[in-house]
Amino acid sequence: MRMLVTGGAGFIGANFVHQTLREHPEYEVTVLDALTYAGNPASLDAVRDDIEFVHGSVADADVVDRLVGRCDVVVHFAAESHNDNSLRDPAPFLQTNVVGTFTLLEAVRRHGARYHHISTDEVYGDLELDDPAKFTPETPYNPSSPYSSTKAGSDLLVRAWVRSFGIHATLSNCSNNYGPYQHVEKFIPRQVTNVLSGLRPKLYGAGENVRDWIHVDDHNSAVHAILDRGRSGETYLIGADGEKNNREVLALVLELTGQPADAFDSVTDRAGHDLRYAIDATKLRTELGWTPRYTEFRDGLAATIDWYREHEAWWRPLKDGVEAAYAAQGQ
Ligand code: NAD
Ligand code: TDX
Repeated sequence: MRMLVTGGAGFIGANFVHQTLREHPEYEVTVLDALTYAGNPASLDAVRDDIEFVHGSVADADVVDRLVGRCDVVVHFAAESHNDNSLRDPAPFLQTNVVGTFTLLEAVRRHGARYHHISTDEVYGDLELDDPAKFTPETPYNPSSPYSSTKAGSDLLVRAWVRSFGIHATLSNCSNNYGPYQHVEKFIPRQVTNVLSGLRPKLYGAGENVRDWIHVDDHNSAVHAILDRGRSGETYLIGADGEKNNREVLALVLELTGQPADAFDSVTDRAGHDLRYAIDATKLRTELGWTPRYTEFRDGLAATIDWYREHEAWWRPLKDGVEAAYAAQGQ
């Protein structure tokens, strides 16, 4: 079977390509990636000879039509993915997340490929810190940021294309991922590479915001479970019961890197900062029999810190530019 992976040079997409080649030899993989600031061809170095790589945009209808026309399955990871960037300049988020998804859906409609749409729990907005509730597939959409609203828009396009045109599609909304190859703009890699660079970690506000952490390999094994056994038109929430507030995560990073507990700076909070995300993954676990492998966050985090220690050549060229952009905003 031929699989088209969009955004395969990004964090989750690259890990997905590695896992697919390792564990699902039935697929021949083509990656379509625009190589924005977030895409890194080096993340695919180890599999370069085993995949086809196409440099191009999901919003380019000609390229997309050609590639979708010769694939059986499309897994759509490509996106502008960072909330802080969407607050600085929302325009690319509209183009890639909304127009790009529309472009893929139209090609899928023409050619009849099976489509899986990768999305985020942020489409549901946020929960109160003291609320026992979690997001379920029935939670109403209520996105807060330009990033999450464009992801919500793309999800709704997929649902409409299923209902109106009968395309064969599934959706997944996952919580916060961590693991190798994550861009240093994101929370965990930023703090780890700060420590490794002799800089102090930066915590937004009081650090009470809660995220539901999942290892990227567990996200990707859930995507494969959905590809194998998911029902068309259905939405599956992916999460591994990993709720932690940002202060707790930072405390672990400091402990695991041998830093004093107070060796960080509190910086300007994110505008509109969502308080808490939490996933109820019952449907995924009971219907599809999926279970996560990384159940100890501390171990997964320690392995991730080791990866950044051992792959400085991968992240070092990105670091100064990211820190300069944050510093310009007091972050
Ligand atoms: P990322 O920013 O690390 O990677 C995005 C990739 O998409 C990059 O390789 C980039 O070059 C590529 N890209 C961007 N615009 C493109 C375009 N127009 N055409 C083709 N390629 C383009 O993102 P990520 O963290 O790996 O996220 C992947 C997907 O997972 C996104 O859809 C995101 O919304 C979703 N998601 C992420 C998380 C998380 O914690 N990171 C959680 C839930 C869902
Ligand atoms: O330096 C920082 N300090 C800090 O306290 C950064 C970069 C972030 N934070 C906080 C903000 C959030 O509460 O850490 C938390 C995590 O921040 P991000 O890594 O930017 O992730 P988040 O905004 O939660 O979104 C992530 O998860 C859902 C991904 O970036 C999205 O693509 C995904 O949809």
